[in-house]
Amino acid sequence: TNAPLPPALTPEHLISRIMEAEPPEIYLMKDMNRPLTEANVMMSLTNLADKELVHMISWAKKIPGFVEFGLLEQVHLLECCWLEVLMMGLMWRSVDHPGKLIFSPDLSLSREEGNCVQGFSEIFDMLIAATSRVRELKLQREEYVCLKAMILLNSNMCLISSEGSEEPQSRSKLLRLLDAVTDALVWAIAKSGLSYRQQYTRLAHLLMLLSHVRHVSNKGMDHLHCMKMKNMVPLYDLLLEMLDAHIMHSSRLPPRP
Ligand code: AOE
Repeated sequence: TNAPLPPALTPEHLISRIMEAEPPEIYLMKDMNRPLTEANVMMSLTNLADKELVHMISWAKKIPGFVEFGLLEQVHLLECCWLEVLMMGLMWRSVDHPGKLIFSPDLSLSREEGNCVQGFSEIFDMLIAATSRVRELKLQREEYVCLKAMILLNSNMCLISSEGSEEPQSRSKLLRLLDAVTDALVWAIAKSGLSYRQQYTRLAHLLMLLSHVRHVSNKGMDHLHCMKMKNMVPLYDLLLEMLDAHIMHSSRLPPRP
C-alpha cells in the first residue's frame, strides 16, 4: 500500500506529464456585434465555462495518480476546485493584458465592461488584482501547471478529516501525490538560477497566491448563487458520466437541489 505513487516519477517527468495535460484554448465563436448586456455576457461566460469544464475533466484524469482515486473522490476533488481552476487559468491568460480579463481569445472584458453584470465588478477587481500579482511574480509555465495541480489535490484537504473512517489510504495517496507535485514545483523554481533564499521565498509567494485564488473563488461562488445560476444538475451528471458512469450510482451521491 505504500508503493510510491506515481511510481518513481522524477519531478521533471511529472512536470512534463502535467504540461501535456493542459487543456486547449477555447474559442466562443460568438457574435462580436452582440451588445454587452448582462444576459449576453452571462450566456457567453456560462457557455465558455461549460466547455472548459469538459476539458477540465480530461485534464484531471491526465494528472498522474488522479484516476487511481475512487470515483467519488475524483468527483469530490473536482467539485471543490472547479472555479479555482477556471480562475487560475483566466489569470494565466490575462497576465499580459493589465486591466483586462481574457476569458477567451474572442471574449475579453475590461473593468468598465465588467460593470454590465450585477455584482461582477467586485469579483472582477479581485481577479485583476490577483492577475497583477501573477505578473509581478513573473509566473513561469512550469510553475503555473504545478499550482493548478496543487489546487485540485489540495481542494479537499480540510474537508476529509484525517481521523475520518472514510478510506484512510485514499488520503495518504492524496498526500503523497501532493508531495510529488510540491517536489516538481521546487524543481521548477530551482531551474531559475535563484539563490536558495530567493528560491524558498518564491515558493512561499507562489503558494500564498493560492490563498487569494481560493478567496476569489469563494466570492465568485457566492456571486453565482446570487445570480441563481443553480442549474448545475445537468453538468454534475455530465461530470459523473465522464469520470466513469457505471461504477456507482445515486446511492452515495445526494441529488443536487
Ligand atoms: C472564470 C474563469 C473562466 O475561465 C470562466 C468563467 C466564467 C464564469 C465566471 C468566472 C469564470 C469568473 C467569476 C464570475 C463567473 C460569472 C460570475 C462570476 C465572473 O462572478 C463562470 C460561469 C460558471 C457557470 C456555471 C457552470 C456550472 C458549474 C457546475 C459545476 C459542478 O456542478 N460540478 C459538479 C463541478 C464540475 C467540475 C468539472
